[in-house]
Amino acid sequence: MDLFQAPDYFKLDELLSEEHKLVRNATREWVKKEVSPIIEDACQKAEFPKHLIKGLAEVGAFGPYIPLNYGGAELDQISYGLIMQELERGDSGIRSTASVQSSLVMYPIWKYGSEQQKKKYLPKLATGEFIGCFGLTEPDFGSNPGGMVTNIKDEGDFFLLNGAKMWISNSPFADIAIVWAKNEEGRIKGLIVERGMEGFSTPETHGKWSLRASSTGELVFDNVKVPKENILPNKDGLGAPLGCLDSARYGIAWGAIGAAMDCYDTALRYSKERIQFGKPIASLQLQQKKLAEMITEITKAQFITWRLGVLKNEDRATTAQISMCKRNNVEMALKITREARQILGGMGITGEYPIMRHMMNLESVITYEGTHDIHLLITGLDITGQNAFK
Ligand code: TGC
Ligand code: FAD
Repeated sequence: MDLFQAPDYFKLDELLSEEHKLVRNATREWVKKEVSPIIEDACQKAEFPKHLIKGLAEVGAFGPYIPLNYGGAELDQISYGLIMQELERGDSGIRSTASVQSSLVMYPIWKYGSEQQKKKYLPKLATGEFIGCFGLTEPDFGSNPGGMVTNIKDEGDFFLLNGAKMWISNSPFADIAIVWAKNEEGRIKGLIVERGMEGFSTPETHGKWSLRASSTGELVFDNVKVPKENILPNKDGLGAPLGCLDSARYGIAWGAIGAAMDCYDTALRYSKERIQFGKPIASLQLQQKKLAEMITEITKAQFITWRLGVLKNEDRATTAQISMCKRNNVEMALKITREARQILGGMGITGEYPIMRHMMNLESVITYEGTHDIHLLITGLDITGQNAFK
């Protein structure tokens, strides 16, 4: 049974609107009812629980901030963040699916797509009838996506697409892929590639110890004929995919708090119940130090992230602020998983508790959407004006 109680040490709820709380609570209840009972099994079996797609759409997790006329919920950025927080409280892999669908598939179609593309894809993505994925990373170009070799050639009626992407969340079952490729002039373009196009395949990546309840794979393009109407017409260059990453990284910053909250809450409850040397381990100073530091770090993360949400609502959040927040929160959450795991002793390594699963998941979260190092260098560049990437 999921006994989760969310920590709110500094009464952050008082800074949220009624709509924020409504959206957050609905997602929280849905996670308790639908995700918590099945997630451990899905993770052990390394299967994405596809039956959750309908419910994810119903709680508004697919394109929460997309306008109503395209099928979205037209919520603000704080509501989006709170949905991601609650989903990742359940599992990072479930949040990943919602992040990719919202920020990496619906967002570029909404921001860079034609009116025809928006009408064709967005409503179906909002209901989960279509699932999308986002192909930026390549075998030889991860942190440095600007070096990509996947390419398109103009063949008059269509573009001929060749190359490969790897580490792509949801690729094995996605209906469409947003693919970034270079044209003959070396300019990066976004394309909508549909499952079923000849020469397009999506082999699954097996053997992951992290994000096991999320399906990851490749995108392979062997002379795929992509109709010209499938190119995203309104933005190109590396700034186009990086713009999507800003939105996804923002959601991850909230999500990481959810995973941290779940571990803290689990460890706090366990420490009050577990008796050693004749008393609850919660009464021991060493365990109190761990718990006190956890709630302090969660509280700090809640506040910078809420503030980032306010700035994002006002369209004032910078790439560097988003990087700082994603980096801080994921590291904070990962440290909390490790401390919480120790509080549970041997029980901490079992699937009876969510801690080890969160810990393993966060090893991906600290790497994808820009590694921990890359986000530090983004902050470094922002404050010094010196580019240390190259
Ligand atoms: P750089 O020269 O800095 O920039 C190239 C062009 O992009 C512009 N730009 C941005 N535009 C919009 N938003 C941003 N955040 C932007 N950042 C930069 C920039 O102004 C420039 O424009 P222009 O017009 O001058 O060309 O690029 P760089 O090659 O030096 O690379 C910079 C770096 C390293 C920060 C960047 O490439 C980077 O962020 N690397 C990390 C890669 C990454 O995060 N990959 C994520 C893949 S997707 C993923 O992981 C999904 S996980 C999904 C899940 O399951 O949740
Ligand atoms: P590399 O770039 O090879 O980095 C290796 C190490 O070198 C890292 O520690 C890095 O910090 C360091 N490093 C690299 N450059 C520098 C530098 N300039 N200075 C200092 N250190 C540096 N990608 C997608 O496009 N779509 C997806 O849906 C997606 N989903 C993913 C799901 C999972 C489970 C995982 C694990 C990854 C996913 N990714 C996805 C890919 C992810 O974005 C990349 O793994 C990430 O950007 C890092 O690239 P890389 O793995 O090639 O590492």
